[in-house]
Amino acid sequence: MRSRSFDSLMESYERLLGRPNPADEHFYNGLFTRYRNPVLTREHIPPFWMYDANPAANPFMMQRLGVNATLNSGAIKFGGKYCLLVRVEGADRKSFFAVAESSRPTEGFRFRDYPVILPDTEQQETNVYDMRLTAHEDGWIYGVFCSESKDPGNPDLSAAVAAAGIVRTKDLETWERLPNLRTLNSPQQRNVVLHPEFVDGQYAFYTRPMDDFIETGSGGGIGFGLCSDITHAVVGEERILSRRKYHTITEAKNGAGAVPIKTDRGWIHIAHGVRNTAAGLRYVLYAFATDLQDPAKVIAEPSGMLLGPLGKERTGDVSNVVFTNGAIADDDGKVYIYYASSDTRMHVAETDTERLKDYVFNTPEDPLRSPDCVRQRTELIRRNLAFMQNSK
Ligand code: BGC
Ligand code: BMA
Repeated sequence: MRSRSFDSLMESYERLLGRPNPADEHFYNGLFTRYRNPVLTREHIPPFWMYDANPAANPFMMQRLGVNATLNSGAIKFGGKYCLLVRVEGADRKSFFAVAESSRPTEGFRFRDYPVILPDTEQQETNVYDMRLTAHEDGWIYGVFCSESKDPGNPDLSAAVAAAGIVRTKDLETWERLPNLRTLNSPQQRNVVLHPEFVDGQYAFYTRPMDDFIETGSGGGIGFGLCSDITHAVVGEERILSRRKYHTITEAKNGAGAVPIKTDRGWIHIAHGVRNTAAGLRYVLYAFATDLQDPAKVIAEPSGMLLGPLGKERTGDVSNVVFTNGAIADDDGKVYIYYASSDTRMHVAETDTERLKDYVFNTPEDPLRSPDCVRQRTELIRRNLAFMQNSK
């Protein structure tokens, strides 16, 4: 093979970043637009993160530190820019965080020169991933992420412990690390999200109680707990708001995703639901709404999935997965849901608050049994056929 020059690698990279991302005109559901290309892939990683640019030290211009994937990203609009707090996974399987930003919500994302330097305060921590960014009314931007360690008490080499790590920043550049969240009633936590407002004068966390690293066990769904001191965050009681249910998209697990979006009719949550299949776990996105006064009280629960993996999204490192941990509700009412497919790349789905509200409040609930689902659909068909007949 012919070795390429570092300059030519930089040129290919710049060309990719400048590529426009048209809407996918084949997809329609009335709720959101999908875009033709992912917004971030491992090809978007700057070559100077992977190669030694000096040909004297790197005569074959070979990658020295490869990157495997760009996935589950927190999202926030900051300084007029759409910022993604990306989970970057190295060729060595370790994840780290990096900010990629663009002045446009659906294309042009560029990584800052350096990844996030997370203060290294947790001795046992091996891996970090899936950060949610919350602009809190206390003035800080918080990042809540999964801090994973090997389980010291278990001889199984794969046994791990998941906890919620907490950092805060004012500029997405320097990060202050706070002690990990302690949940008194749950030994493990993943998919923890900080609510943007105080509730009863306290910080409020969406949690996901689980008995074990993979299995949620007796954990009933997405929880909600209050905490008075974020600098030593402890949550006692976790009230379950969105329950896992038998033979639905959330049967195996569910977890909070994006920071809830405030609308005049309630908080809109975009979460993930997981079911088991012969081919492994299948992850899809779903939505629900909670009360403005009591964000732990569900007031609308549309049936089924909001978004599932389609086409090329279905394949990747962990196939048949879509996952979100960040959405941006823009000033003009548009909403950008950033989601990863199959633990490999980042996409965007574009909608707006009016459509999201219509979806959440006017999609029928899941009747939970096939015969009732058929009744629900037959009713729709009957109404439509009459309507079509009358409007002839
Ligand atoms: C992986 C995550 C995954 C979790 C549970 C972690 O080790 O990094 O991507 O969600 O295990 O399977
Ligand atoms: C989880 C998440 C994600 C990941 C998903 C599928 O438990 O926390 O990190 O996208 O598994 O592998």
